[in-house]
Amino acid sequence: MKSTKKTVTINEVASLIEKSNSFALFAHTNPDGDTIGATVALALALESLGKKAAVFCDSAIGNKVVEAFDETKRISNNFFGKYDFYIAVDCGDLNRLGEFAWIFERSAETLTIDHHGGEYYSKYNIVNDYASTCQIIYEIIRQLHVVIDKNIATYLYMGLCTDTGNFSHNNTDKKCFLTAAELCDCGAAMEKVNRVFFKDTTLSETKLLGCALGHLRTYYDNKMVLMYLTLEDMKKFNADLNATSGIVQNAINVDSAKVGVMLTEYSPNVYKVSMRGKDFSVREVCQQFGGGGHVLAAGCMISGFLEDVIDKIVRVVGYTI
Ligand SMILES: [Mn+2]
Repeated sequence: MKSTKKTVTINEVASLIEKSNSFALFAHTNPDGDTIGATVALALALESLGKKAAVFCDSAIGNKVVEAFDETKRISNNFFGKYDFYIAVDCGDLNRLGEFAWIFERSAETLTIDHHGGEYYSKYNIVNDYASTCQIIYEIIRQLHVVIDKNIATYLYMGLCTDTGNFSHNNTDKKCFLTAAELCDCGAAMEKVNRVFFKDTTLSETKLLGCALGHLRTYYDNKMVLMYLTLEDMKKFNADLNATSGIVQNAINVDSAKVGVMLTEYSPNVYKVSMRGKDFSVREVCQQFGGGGHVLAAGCMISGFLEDVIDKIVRVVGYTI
């Protein structure tokens, strides 16, 4: 039906951009460093060319990021205006535009800039097999002959650094380091990006981690490491669900662990379960409970009393561990 969707090159994207004057840029829901960095960097670059650019995201940006990086304040939760061009950034799936998906879908001139793959939903698509979308933006900006100042370099570095797990994931290749070197040369605030995205915690997050570590249990000769937080714990440390996001990593980091499990009580007797695996498919375990995800990182929701929920997980993990 829609045979008009085409793949475009960096050069073609640059000439499409040159022909338009105003742009709506969309970050994906639950935005990460790559979608934030890529949209903001592209907006700054477009403005340096005298064009108009607005950035939209249907969910809020984390407080730490907004406080540390001023330009993220321009990302709006509410759509406004009319634009020549609509660009979805770092978003492999139209649904990840959230409540803005219908605006995007109805627009005539649309472009996806992404590195995830998936079904094309824009008129024009550039989907490169890079570690981060920010590297594609970097190439587009270079093609447009924009001077990459300290600010633009910092936002590009944000995506490159976060999508590679600070240059530690399998996707980190020579190209990542070459782009990082260029951005370093342009004055990117590398230490600050690293600190805000990988080190900074709030006091309540640190206290919450201590509480979860205090609840650590192991099973199957320490091959399964489990922790939990109840609603009461969350209340005690005045923490929300966001504060628990990285805690499961502490379970799988144990050298003997093949499975790391973190349970967070989401509402009374309903647990959000995050699992991480090492040479072990946690997706299969989570699928048993109606959840899913990746082989080594998956999740599910399980209802019941805490000890019953733990028993269920221990039993299912026991089939394959
Ligand atoms: Mn990305």
